[in-house]
Amino acid sequence: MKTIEELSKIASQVRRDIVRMVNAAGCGHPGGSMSSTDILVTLFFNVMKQDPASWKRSAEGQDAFILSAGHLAPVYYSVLARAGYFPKEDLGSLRRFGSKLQGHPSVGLPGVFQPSGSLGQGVAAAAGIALGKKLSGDGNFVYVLCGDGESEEGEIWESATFAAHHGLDNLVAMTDYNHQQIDGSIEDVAGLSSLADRWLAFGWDVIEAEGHDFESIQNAFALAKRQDGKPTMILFNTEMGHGVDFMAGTHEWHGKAPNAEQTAQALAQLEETLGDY
Ligand SMILES: Cc1ncc(C[n+]2csc(CCOP(=O)(O)OP(=O)(O)O)c2C)c(N)n1
Repeated sequence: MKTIEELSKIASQVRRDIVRMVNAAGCGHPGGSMSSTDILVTLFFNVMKQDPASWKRSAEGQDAFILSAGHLAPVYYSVLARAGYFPKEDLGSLRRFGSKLQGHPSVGLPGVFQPSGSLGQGVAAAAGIALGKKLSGDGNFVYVLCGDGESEEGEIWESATFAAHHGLDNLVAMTDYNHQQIDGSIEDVAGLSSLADRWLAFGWDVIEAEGHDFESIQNAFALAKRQDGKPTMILFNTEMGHGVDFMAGTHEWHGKAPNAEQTAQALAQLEETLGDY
């Protein structure tokens, strides 16, 4: 188990990775990657039962994670590399021709169970794996991360019905609730009213937590594993572009690469803690 100070250091390094990867690629999605960094660092380093050395694509006998919001690939790749799934030197190949680190996750990269990028599909895939675990008596958990803009997709709500119907209390979904999406704020594009009310109405347990407070994140995961016959959605309150002042709180950094000067400014605001890739 990492201490909160250690998690915070890893998260700072992951945000540095994101900025550098997207700058080097000249395109990509830094805003949501940086809002979901603290959640994924906590999940991979302190919550999930997975061993990078013996990882296999079959979810049997281990916890599984699916990134439903596949455009958040930069944070996913950085966390996987820093957790030991592949060399962190590979991070520099984001979006390069022939690289396994494509703009959206594809299978073939250690740690990735399910390709994603077409929004809305991850909860369905996760629910299928969770049902499989129930049927085979495998007591491990399935985690899936969605975006709040992504939650406008209809398939999410079909999967929500399925998961509640089958009592999949080994399924823990998370929303990166940063209130921004590609074209503006959620409220301006297609207001979701209360996401908490929606998930509750679909028969899920709902936990609300602070997505940049490691204690709150850890408590939420601990509560989510109580297994009371219902799947759980954790709504993590977050900030788009968290960690860099000019990227924070605006949809403008949903899918834009920082130039050299902006990259230098961003890195200066993020503490170097574990060494560059
Ligand atoms: C099915 C589908 N429709 C549209 C898109 C294009 N798209 C990519 S990201 C995005 C917005 C997602 O918003 P959100 O989930 O809030 O992510 P964030 O902006 O926080 O990164 C859209 C519309 C897509 N990838 N897949």
